[in-house]
This record gives sequence, structure tokens and C-alpha cells, in this order.
Amino acid sequence: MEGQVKTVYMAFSTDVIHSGHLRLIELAAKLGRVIAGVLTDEAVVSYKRYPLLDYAERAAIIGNIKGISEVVPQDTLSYVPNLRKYRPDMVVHGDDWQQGLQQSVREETLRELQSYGGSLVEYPYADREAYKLLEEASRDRLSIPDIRRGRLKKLLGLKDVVTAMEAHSGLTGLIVEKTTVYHEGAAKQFDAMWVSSLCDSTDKGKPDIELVDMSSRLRTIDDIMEVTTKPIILDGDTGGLTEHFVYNVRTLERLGVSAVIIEDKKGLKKNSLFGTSVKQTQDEPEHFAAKIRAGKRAQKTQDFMIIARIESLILEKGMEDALARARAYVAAGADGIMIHSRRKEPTEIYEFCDAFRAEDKTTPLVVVPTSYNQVTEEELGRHGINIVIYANHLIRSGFPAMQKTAELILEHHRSLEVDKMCMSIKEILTLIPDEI
Ligand code: SPV
Ligand code: MG
Repeated sequence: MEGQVKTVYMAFSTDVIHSGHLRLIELAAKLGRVIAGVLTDEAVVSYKRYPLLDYAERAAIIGNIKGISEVVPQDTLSYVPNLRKYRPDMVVHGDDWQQGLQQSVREETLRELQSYGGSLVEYPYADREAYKLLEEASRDRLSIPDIRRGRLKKLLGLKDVVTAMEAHSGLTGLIVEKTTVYHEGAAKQFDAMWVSSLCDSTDKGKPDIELVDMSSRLRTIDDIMEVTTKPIILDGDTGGLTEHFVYNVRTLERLGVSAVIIEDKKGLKKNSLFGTSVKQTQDEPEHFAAKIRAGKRAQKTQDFMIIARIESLILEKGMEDALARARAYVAAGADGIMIHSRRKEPTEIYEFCDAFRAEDKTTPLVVVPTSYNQVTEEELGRHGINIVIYANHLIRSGFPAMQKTAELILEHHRSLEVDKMCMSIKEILTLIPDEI
């Protein structure tokens, strides 16, 4: 209606307000009554770094800025659900979202606005060096051990299913840190990193038999930590001798690792996916529970997690054995249970998780769906699973690509034929910035 105050919608995911935001709000307020959609913590972590301030803090700050009339939560990176709910006359945004990941969010917003006669108003984005430095400082804060360590527990509180992808070097760490996709109205990133014994050993050309010692594992973790901010879950193999494990718990905590997962095997450890085709011995439940208790006593902070991995299904010891061990390990203080299987179907995993959840509603459950990889995270979530680990996929995809490249050069006595498989020289030169 003529003369009626228009409504203007803006979305905010930032926890660092600067003059660029204030200027945009000032311009938006001239157009009408401004509704600020503040992205929930879950929506923020779906596409960028973990917020330093939680939703309530960010909503309170934004709600108090001059020119903002109302604050509402925005549950997804996509504007569409809120546009349908509030039907604003306009959306105001900086023109920076015309490129990159946000491009699809913009297109979707435009389509939705056009469907009911709304319009998009864009102002030049203030790309000041100082703003970039602020963002970098926020990232630096997230990589500080005390801040990074507790993030896995926070994510478990925030999301139904937390995903972890394996990383075995600074470079693969960067892939896990930065890869983002936008699909059907939602952005998605991995939540955490799994430092796999298999991949860490393989990358060093060694077998996965606890031969790569803790000093070397710590070196890998440090390489990853230097260039990333996401929480780290360490594959701690058997945890070694209890007398050594307690020292390692403190070291990992001090470094800012969020969780260690130890498996209930003893003697020479072989990779679980060998199953019973090689000799592997399961530890006595009492002995393994004592190792967990010792680790829990040794830890200094509240937020570090020791997760017990049960190998009963791998070693064909039966469901009852697995469930009894789960009870014993939780009673010993385990902060989570990982149940592993090498079957092609998820049946035994679901049977275990359903039975476990019937008696324990809260202890986080962790799975590694390598052999039963047809299952989706959503399906696993419906069986009470909280952490899904993609345990070896970057090394398994990287290796064949490198091998093929080596073969082609040998075949052709030159490198022209591999060019189409390689990233450009410009890309590799600029992939890692010179400065931090
Ligand atoms: C690893 O990634 O090293 C694991 C998981 O322990 S698995 O290889 O499936 O045993
Ligand atoms: Mg392992």
C-alpha cells in the first residue's frame, strides 16, 4: 500500500562488527524497517569458521545497533525460508556475494524475491584491509589450543551428526578446513579432522602397525594445526602401554587436540579392515577399562575427550561382547564409544547402536563407514550416531591420481599428457599464501 513502511531484510553471520556493517545498516534503514536475520551457530559453521560469539551474543549485539528494528534467527545459509516467512520488500547486501560460494545463495535469493515482487538492493562492499585483518585475527584465535580443544564437544551439542575427514599433512588439513559446497539451500563443510593411523603411516610409506611412533604422529598433528582451526580427533591406535598413554593424553591436551580414540586391542596391532585374516588380539575389557580410567585421571581440562573403540565386531566376538564392553568403558569414564565394522551392510552397526541407545541416550557414538559406504549421514544419525569419520578418503583418492601421472610421464617421455590432470602452475604458486 502507498505510504506504508517497507520492510528490509539483512542477514548477519559475523561476530566482528565493523564500520562497513554499520554503513550498510544505515543505508538499509533509509529504505525501511530493518529485520536482521542472525545466522544460528549451526548455519555459520556450515560454511565458514566457528563463531567466536554464540547466537545469543551475536543477536544481542546486532539487535542493539541503531537502524535495526527486529532480530530473527536464520537457520540456514539460504535466505529462502526466512523470505517465505517474513516476505520483506527488499533484501540488502554488499555486492561481494556476486562471486564465490555465496553466488548461488544470491541467485536463490533473487529468484525468491522475484516470485513475490520483492527486490534486491546491493551496495558496494567495503573491502578494507583492516576488516581482513580482523577476520584473520579471529581465525588465529580459533587455532589457539585452549579454544580449539573444546570445539568438538561444542559441535556435538550443536549438530545431530558431526563429520570428520582424514588429514595426514598440512595440505590435506587445508582441504578439510576449506572445502565447502552449497547444495539445495544448504552449505556444508567437514566439522573436524581425523588423524588416521592408516593414512599417517601410509603417507610415510610405513605399515599401520603402531610403527610410526607418537613423536612422529605429533609432528603430523603440528603440521596440520599450524594451518587449520578445526577440531582434531586422533586415531590413538591401542593407546600403547597405560604408563605411556597417560603422558600422551597430557601432550595431546596441551597441543589442543580435542579427542583421542583408542581401540581395545593388544600386542601387534593390525588395521581393523584386515579383520580375522591376520592375527589380532582383543584386550581384556577390565584391562582396557583401566587404561581409560588412567587416561581420564591424567587429563587436566574438562573438554578433552577419550573415546573407546570396540573391536568385537571386527574380530567376530559377537554383539553381546560389544555391548558389554561399551557398558564397561562408559563406566570407566569414556567420553564416547566408537563401534567399528568391516561388513558391507550396516546391519550390525545399527543393531549395536539401537541396543546401546536403548540404554544410554547421551554418550556420543562414533562410526567409520568405510566398508558400508552406501549409508548417508542422515541415516546414521537416525540410529543415534553422533560422529561419522571418513577415515582414509583423501589418501585413497590422491594416491591413484599421483600414480597415474607418474605412469603417463614414463610412457610418453614428457609431461604434456598429464597437464590436463594437474592444477595450473599459477594455482599451485598461489595456493598457499607467502605470509600469514
Ligand atoms: C584408521 O583410519 O587408521 C582407522 C580406521 O583406524 S580403519 O582403517 O578402518 O581401521
Ligand atoms: Mg587406525
